[in-house]
Amino acid sequence: MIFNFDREFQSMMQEHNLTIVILLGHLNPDGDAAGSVMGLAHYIKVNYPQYKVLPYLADTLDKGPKKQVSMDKVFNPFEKPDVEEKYGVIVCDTAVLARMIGRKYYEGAEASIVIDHHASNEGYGDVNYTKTSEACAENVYYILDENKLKNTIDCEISPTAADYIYMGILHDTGCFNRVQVSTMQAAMKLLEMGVDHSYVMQTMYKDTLESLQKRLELLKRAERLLDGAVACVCINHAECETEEISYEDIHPISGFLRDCEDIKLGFTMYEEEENRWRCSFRSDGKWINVNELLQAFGGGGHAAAAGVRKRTNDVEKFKQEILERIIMMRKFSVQDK
Ligand SMILES: [Mn+2]
Repeated sequence: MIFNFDREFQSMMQEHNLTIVILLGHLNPDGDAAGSVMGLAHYIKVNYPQYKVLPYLADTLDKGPKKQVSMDKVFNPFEKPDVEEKYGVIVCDTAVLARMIGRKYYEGAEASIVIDHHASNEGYGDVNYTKTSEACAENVYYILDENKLKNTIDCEISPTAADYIYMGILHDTGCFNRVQVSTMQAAMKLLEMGVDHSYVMQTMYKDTLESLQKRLELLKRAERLLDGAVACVCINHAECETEEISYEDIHPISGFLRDCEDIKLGFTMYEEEENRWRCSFRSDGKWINVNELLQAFGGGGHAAAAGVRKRTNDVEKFKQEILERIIMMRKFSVQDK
């Protein structure tokens, strides 16, 4: 049975006698978290004007999507919602409670709806709709009423709900690099409705000469591991400080490594504070499932993109443990075939 957002939303509001809804996403929001949250916020605002809608995103939103969100004429999602009455929440693109931004709003809500696309979603919330797909915004698109969505384009000026949903799809698929038929069908419908591709594409551009030069320095550090099909960039805390390398600088590196024709798995290890490592893994999802790989270490995410945080004073040992698990998983997958 397909999830019907309008029915679930209205029953949440009516059964609990609510007039306010708060929308939340994950920490360090990306284009998909912002696109899903803001898309739904505009959809509700236009189609259910009787309710007060309060989207909330962290100020650490990625630079590209932030450009579009800053142009929003209706909402300022960087301001903390100020609520005295009871309310419901809708959470998007957030696999685990620990990664939620504005969690106190979730804890204080009368009722909640969760919409996600992570295979690792822990199933929290009163209503939890998680379907593994390329982007949470793709799921958002498919649970909405087409005429009501079209309404948002007719009633508002950009960025509209449809622009935001398109933005989410654009970002989580790496500009349609990783898609399924359903992804392209959703994108096509949104364009037909009136979304302007080049308008939303502006959220994809964020490089400056300086940021590219920094990236060059990071890529120079990449080491090949195993038989060369795995590449890793590892940065310790002292290097982060002296070379002013932020997580934002390191974050895209694993994706660039993975996209190389001769690399199957790219990952980065970044010591965000003394003895705490934040690691990001990217593959094609088939050579190795990085969600499965990292679940053994307390991390997770998607088959092709996942992360883990680890407290250790011996990162080399941690790296060896990961490599051993990669070898083991690869052995089994080869035997399967
Ligand atoms: Mn996502």
